[in-house]
Amino acid sequence: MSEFTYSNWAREMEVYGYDSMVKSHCRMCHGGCGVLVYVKDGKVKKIAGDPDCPINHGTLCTKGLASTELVYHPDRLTHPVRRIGPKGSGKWERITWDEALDTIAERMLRYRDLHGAESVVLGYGTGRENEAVIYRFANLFGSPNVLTAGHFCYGPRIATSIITCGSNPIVDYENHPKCIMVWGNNVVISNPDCYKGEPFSLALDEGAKLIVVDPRLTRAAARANVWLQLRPGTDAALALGMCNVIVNEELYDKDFVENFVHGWEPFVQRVNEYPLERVEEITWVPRDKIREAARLYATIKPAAIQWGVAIEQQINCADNDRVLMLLMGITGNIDRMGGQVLFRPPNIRNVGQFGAHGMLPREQRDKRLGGDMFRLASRFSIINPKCVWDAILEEKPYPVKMLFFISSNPVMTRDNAKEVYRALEKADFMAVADFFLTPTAELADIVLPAATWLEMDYIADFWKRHGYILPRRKVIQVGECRSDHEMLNDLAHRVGMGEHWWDDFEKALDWILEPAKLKWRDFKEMDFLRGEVAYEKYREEGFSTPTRKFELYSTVLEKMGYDPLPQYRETPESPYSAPEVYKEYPYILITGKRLPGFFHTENRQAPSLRELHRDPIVEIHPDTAGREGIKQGDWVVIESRRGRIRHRAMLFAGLDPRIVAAQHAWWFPEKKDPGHGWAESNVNILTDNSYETCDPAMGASSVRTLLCKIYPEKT
Ligand SMILES: Nc1nc2c(c(=O)[nH]1)N[C@H]1C(S)=C(S)[C@@H](COP(=O)(O)OP(=O)(O)OC[C@H]3O[C@@H](n4cnc5c(=O)[nH]c(N)nc54)[C@H](O)[C@@H]3O)O[C@H]1N2
Ligand SMILES: Nc1nc2c(c(=O)[nH]1)N[C@H]1C(S)=C(S)[C@@H](COP(=O)(O)OP(=O)(O)OC[C@H]3O[C@@H](n4cnc5c(=O)[nH]c(N)nc54)[C@H](O)[C@@H]3O)O[C@H]1N2
Ligand code: SF4
Ligand SMILES: [Mo]
Repeated sequence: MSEFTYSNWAREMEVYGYDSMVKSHCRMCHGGCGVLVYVKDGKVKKIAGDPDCPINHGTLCTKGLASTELVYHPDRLTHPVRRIGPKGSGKWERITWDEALDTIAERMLRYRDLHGAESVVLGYGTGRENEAVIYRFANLFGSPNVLTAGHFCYGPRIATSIITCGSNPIVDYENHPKCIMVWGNNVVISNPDCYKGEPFSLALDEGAKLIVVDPRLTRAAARANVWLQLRPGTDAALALGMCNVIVNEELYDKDFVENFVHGWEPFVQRVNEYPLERVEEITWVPRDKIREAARLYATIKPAAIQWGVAIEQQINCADNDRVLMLLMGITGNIDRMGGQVLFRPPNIRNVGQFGAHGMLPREQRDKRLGGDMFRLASRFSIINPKCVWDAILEEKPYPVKMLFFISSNPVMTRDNAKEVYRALEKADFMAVADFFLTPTAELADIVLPAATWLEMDYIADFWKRHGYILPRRKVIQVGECRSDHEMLNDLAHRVGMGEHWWDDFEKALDWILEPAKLKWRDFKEMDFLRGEVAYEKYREEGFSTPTRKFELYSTVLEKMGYDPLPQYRETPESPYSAPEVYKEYPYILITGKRLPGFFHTENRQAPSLRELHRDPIVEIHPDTAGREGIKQGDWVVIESRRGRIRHRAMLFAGLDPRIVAAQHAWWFPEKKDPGHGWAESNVNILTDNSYETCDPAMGASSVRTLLCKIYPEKT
């Protein structure tokens, strides 16, 4: 129950002398938490959780609380700049917004004339609630190439869930799942996508059984009834093994299987190829534990799978997503109260409509980079980043001349960072919109100062699948910073696309809200809007798939020439697939896990957050450390076939001695040279992006599973 009352905040205002309080929604991560923002003398002084918000019930994380350290940081870019020295020289001059946008517009039009709209690539990284506007811009401009992290993050869950059951099934925490299987996810730290850690923790406090599938001992794993400590990258085999138990012990939901699935027989055949003896060998998980977990998950109702990005950063990306969904389906937990629900959005225009995907001409769509190779990705407007680097470096299949990154730091976050760097160095023209001069921005020609969540009006959680939308209200203005939405709306007019855009962006929000008969000025007075909640809709409507069934056997994948059933492929650089490499690089390396204070490359400037994570850390088992002569806190070198970096060792017995786990996204904003130490500890120097190591459907690269050696740094 919320103890928050009107008088609480009124008292707060009186005691501390704030001038005003604005309710809004944080977006220091994927966002959503309701906040009360207290303002004095035109500055944000305090941010508190909003107990009335259905997303976070008053809770906030470290990042949300520290927002102002970033917003008012002295290094923040508060006006547009143009580079005046060579790339990477760190020499910039201040320019006006008009000069900046006119230059960008002129370049875009010039490249479109000379090389086609496809030679201009727009890019973003993880979900920062500007995706829809970026796609709208690219589609209407005529470029099929929007570079995202969608090949190995979230995009695959959207693509595979749409082809399997019509939408992304979201855990119905409100209705108390009694069993939760956490798979490659650390929700209490990452609060990702449609989830926050709070309801998950509450469900456990209420007694839900817990299964955790993770090679590392996470906080959740330590609380689990069953912890399946698998070899990284073997998730598909493990899940197929669990399906095998559920099918052969007849623990599946017979009504659902008889009436609502497509392809039961071939599915049974496939899972029979994964007996537990084989699965144990592949995954390193004892068969009895796999059986125990399968029985627990299949027999307790309702049950849910809390899945994460680890399953997507592998060669089995799409199949991992699919097989976990099939587990939800055959156990009858899809669209069930307390299971996983295909929530309906409120009645507004959706991100697909706003993104104007239908307006990209067919001949342009056919030019999408990598479209012939990663066909499922391409169907969902997602491209594999290497295709862009190749198009810049080798001009194949055509030249890419211009990059425009709006909220991304690809030098740090895309695999094979050295290649990324070379491509960015070679690009004819590059614009970046960001809060800071990051290692990526340092290679740009023009950098635009972006607004943070406290500086914009927007419909928060517009892209999510939990059924809510929330008003994010502008509280302050910092320097000349502008939201990505306003900036692109302005730029659209300058490249002659004005007819599809608005005089100011508030009208775009009105357009999104129009079907609900609301305008932004109405919505911003509301707490939230929620779609109608209904369960088991498939009984009347079927599923939104070609067969109207839940597709165990995917007719869409079959048509695209892929295996219609999930399978396990051995990860490309593993002790088994690359024994020669393994001799020289004797450890399996996991790269990347979420840290409470950082959001990928962000927040290293914020003092209270940097205090939480001062240096890049690699976890290493004490036995392994002993063997390699490494002590707690030592700086060590981690080396793969692609290069080497330095991290500090943390001895951790919560992972197999054959595995080490390094953090990702490390750069050093405090280093004032323009590279900011981008190559020193950047784990993506070690990762591989060659096409044959990527998932054939989505183009995901295997950043969670590679081979490395590790040794003390010579001082
Ligand atoms: N090895 C390895 N690599 C990984 C991962 C991993 O686990 N391991 N994780 C991957 C995943 S899942 C993802 S999603 C990607 C993320 O990749 P990116 O999204 O590229 O992540 P960041 O490096 O944080 O880049 C975001 C940049 O945008 C800026 N920014 C933040 N908000 C805004 C905004 O609203 N507007 C503008 N204009 N700028 C903004 C930030 O200051 C920052 O510089 O990284 C991937 N890379
Ligand atoms: N604080 C913070 N929050 C974030 C982010 C951030 O950078 N910081 N990033 C956001 C983004 S873009 C994303 S995608 C989400 C991701 O959030 P999560 O899905 O929670 O991802 P991670 O914490 O990177 O990894 C989850 C777990 O996967 C395990 N793991 C590694 N390899 C494997 C494997 O092969 N199989 C299995 N089953 N598990 C494996 C790791 O040990 C780790 O505990 O978080 C979002 N939220
Ligand atoms: S979980 Fe995300 S939205 Fe919530 S307070 Fe933290 S950063 Fe903000
Ligand atoms: Mo992500």
